[in-house]
Amino acid sequence: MQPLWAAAVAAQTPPGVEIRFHDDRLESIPFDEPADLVGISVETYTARRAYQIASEYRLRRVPVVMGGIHASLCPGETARYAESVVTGCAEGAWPELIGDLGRGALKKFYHGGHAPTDAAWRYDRSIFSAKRYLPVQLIEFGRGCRLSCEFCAVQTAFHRTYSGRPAEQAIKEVAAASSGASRNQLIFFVDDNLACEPDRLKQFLRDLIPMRVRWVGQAGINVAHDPEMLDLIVRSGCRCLLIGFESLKPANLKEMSKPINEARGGIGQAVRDLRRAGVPVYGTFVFGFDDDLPDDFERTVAFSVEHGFLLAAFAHLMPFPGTALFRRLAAEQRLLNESWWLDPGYSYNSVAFQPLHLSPDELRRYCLASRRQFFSWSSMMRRSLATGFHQREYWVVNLLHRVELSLRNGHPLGDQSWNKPLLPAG
Ligand code: B12
Ligand code: SF4
Repeated sequence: MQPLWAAAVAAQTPPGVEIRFHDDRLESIPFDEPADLVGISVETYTARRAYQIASEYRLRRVPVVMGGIHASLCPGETARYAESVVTGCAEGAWPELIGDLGRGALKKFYHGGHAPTDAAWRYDRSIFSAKRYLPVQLIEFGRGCRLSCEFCAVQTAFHRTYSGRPAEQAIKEVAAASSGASRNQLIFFVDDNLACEPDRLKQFLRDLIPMRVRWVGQAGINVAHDPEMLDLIVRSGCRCLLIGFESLKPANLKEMSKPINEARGGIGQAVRDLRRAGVPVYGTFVFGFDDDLPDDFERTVAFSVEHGFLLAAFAHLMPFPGTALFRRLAAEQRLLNESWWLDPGYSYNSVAFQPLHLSPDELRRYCLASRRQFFSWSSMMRRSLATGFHQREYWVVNLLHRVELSLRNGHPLGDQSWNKPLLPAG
């Protein structure tokens, strides 16, 4: 998918500055192309690769700026590999940084705040032309979340704030994305929680209805307890709504500070209401909490199949740096490696902490088995019959997820073939 951060950074770049965008997931980076500055986005899973790329540019004496959620969560670590670090949003920092670069006075840290000003929610998507991305348009309706789930990198990075984008801007982008050649394109609202301000969301959905688009997004469980909201979600063209149910066990919900999932009849009532309304649900679950036992995995998969979820995820808990979870596990001496994301031995699906009742490897295997069970042929058949979803879309997304399961499993972080030392910034 198109990385929206790059379009946001490009839109904030002053006129007269020439930009080239290279996506490391799709193409080789032309390290020798002349450049005055290189900007890299860093997530925890991509930090190793980001530092490798920065090292290549350091060999060529090109200054590197890093931003993104990992840079916001771990500015100290990121600063070791970058001449400059932007924490928070690019919108509040990038123009100043470019000005400083022009004067030869680049600072080590810039803080761009938790949200753009109303006029600054802009994206220059022209940098993506000629690259082969999925036909999905990523659009923001807001940023952040006010809830306080212990494991969540987003509430940590945004300090539990939420900022809504002026809705008319999002509507304009939806209109542009669903007209002309891109008609019928799927819209992905990338907000972590679309329902932070339910009344604002309802009005937005009402405005979407006549536009006849297809959209996917993520929201808190509170949407399920509001019949009007459910009706608007369906009528506005929702094709998949991701909801973090996290765990069927009340003790786990308490441990992770997610009481909202227990309110008003809890998850059971919510999924019944979602199903009755016809919302295609992507239910996500996390395992590895202190109350998790081996038979909870199968029970959760059975629950997801029985309720006819369109999709589901069964992830293990990940201690992302900076989060309250990371601090708690560190204090309890349960982290297997304090900087697992930089460990050359760490790969996708490895568990980075010691669970209470399971071994790290059991947790990994049970999660993988749950995914395999949910995307087994019998489960896919059963769910396809149980749901009123568009059958073609149903099979495409389920088969894609089934294939991706094995592709991702054990995938290393960083580029394994790059075996030089990481070069720290001066
Ligand atoms: C959309 C999305 C995806 C999409 C990817 C879309 C794409 N383009 O490829 C999909 C669904 C595929 C996905 C997958 C995954 N994701 Co994701 N995803 C998101 C989500 C919801 C929105 C990102 C977004 O577009 N935001 C809008 C843009 C404009 O904001 P932004 O990226 O933060 O950029 C701003 C600033 O950070 C800053 N900035 C960013 N980069 C740079 C660079 C420079 C140079 C500068 C100056 C500034 C800057 O300026 C930008 C504008 O203000 C975020 C949540 C979030 N709020 O970030 C999670 C999130 C990034 N994902 C996350 C995770 C864990 C994953 C997965 C690993 C999940 C999994 N277990 O498989 C995978 C794999 C990701 C990977 N890189 O390997 C975590 C990352 C946590 C962390 N500590 O790194 C997040 C934060 C979700 C969460 N709640 O924890 N994801
Ligand atoms: S509801 Fe989602 S986005 Fe909000 S704090 Fe919890 S996990 Fe994070």
